[in-house]
Amino acid sequence: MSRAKTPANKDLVVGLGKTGLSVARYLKRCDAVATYFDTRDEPPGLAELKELCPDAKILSINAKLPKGIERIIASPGVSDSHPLLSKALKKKIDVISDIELFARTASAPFIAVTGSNGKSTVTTLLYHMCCADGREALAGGNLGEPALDLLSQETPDIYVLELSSFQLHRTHDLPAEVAVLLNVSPDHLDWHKDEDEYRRAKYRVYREAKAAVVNRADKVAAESTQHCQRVVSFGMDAPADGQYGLRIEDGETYLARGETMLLASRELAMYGVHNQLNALAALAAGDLLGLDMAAMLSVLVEFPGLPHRMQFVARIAAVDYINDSKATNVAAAIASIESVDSMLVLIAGGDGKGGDFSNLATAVEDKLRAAVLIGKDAEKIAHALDTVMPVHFADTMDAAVSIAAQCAESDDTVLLAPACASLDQYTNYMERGDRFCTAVEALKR
Ligand code: UMA
Ligand code: ADP
Repeated sequence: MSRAKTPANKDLVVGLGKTGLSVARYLKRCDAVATYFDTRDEPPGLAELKELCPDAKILSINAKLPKGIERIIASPGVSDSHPLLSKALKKKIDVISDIELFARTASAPFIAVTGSNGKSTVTTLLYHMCCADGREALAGGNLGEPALDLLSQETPDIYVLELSSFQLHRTHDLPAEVAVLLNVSPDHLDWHKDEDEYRRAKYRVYREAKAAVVNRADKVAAESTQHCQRVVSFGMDAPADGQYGLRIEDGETYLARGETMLLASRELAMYGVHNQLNALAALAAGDLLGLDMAAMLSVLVEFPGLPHRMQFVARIAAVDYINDSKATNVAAAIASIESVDSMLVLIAGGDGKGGDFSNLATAVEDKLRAAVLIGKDAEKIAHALDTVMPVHFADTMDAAVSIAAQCAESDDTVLLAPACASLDQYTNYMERGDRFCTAVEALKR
């Protein structure tokens, strides 16, 4: 009598959130079994995992690295400093991301979009541009739907992936059709060993890319893309032939390709100078894919931006209220501050992720009516701003909005641009933004 062969259990999946579950579904589709681990007492995906793989081995939270593990597929939220991962790395066990598995398996080309800020906006723009051109597209990755789950759907013409530094750090091979790196500024210094490791993770996006979109202000990007068959650049300056940038004619600013004016900036549905850059990067990537220019421009005229990014909430008593809750690092907050022309009351704070707030003071100089600070790192921001303007503290978003409304004068803007992650007070940046919107609506009563 022959016995059924037990599949080898050589994979360890770390993290039982969205990514961990998508890996479990992927491995199940491949008829592979794995061991699972999460650092939390009650991981969010535990019940679903037990339903999906009733026989899966699940380690306890203080378990040691089991013998026989040859590969670890780690969720982005768990850093290499976790004892189990650091032990595995010391033993030269391969630690990979879900994106590594995606890239090995995908049978359609993919665009990879990364950057410290603007990733979700550009990924979404490119998804809409591909659709407007008549291509079947699927978008996901850090944007929300895990990349491996995209593979269980009908194969599209193209995938559009948003990639975080956490994912790129653990991805060895990434043969993107087009790789886009929007910008690099310090972030996630509570996860990465140091800023250098964070930066290196970002430039990995170009490694095996066939074509690349580079920011002209970034010299390292140009050096990192020498192997690419085609490279197109974008930037704020006037573009050379075949490149993307801004041109001014008769006082009007245009998005331009070389000397050709494509679209007046004011026709963009999205708000802010940083979104002009995002639009140029998306056009450059679409150009490399051969998308129809008119189709791409129609997306730029219609797409109003994602919620919680420079989202206009209301005008109350001659004061504008803008929700930029997704400004989760200093550079993002500076971009939104610079996009506001009026005097502003800034609501900022949360978990600063080890970031340095000193540049915020320069950005708000001469335009800050007041700052209302919230969350774990409120004191740190107050310290960075103390020479610039009056600072108030608030325990809740309701209180912050109420103080901001009292400080604001006619034609000012109240801007939620926290420069911090939300996780010290909220489930995520969306809940923080929603609380802001609700508090603003309450001012009308
Ligand atoms: N966690 C633990 N122990 C574990 C596993 C996770 O404490 O064993 C914690 C993490 O520290 C984190 C949270 O649980 O606070 C979620 O971590 P996760 O790795 O389980 O995350 P997923 O649910 O798999 O979601 C991840 C991305 N999250 C992170 O990178 C933190 C999502 O991006 C992404 O949409 C999803 O995969 C699908 O690809 C979110 C994000 O915040 C939007 N990304 C960061 C950002 O954009 O700044 C990088
Ligand atoms: P990400 O996915 O990288 O977090 P988003 O598109 O969600 O980027 O935008 C998040 C925030 O980053 C925005 O609300 C805005 O404050 C800022 N931002 C967006 N694009 C840029 C850019 N090109 N340069 C600087 N800051 C930006």
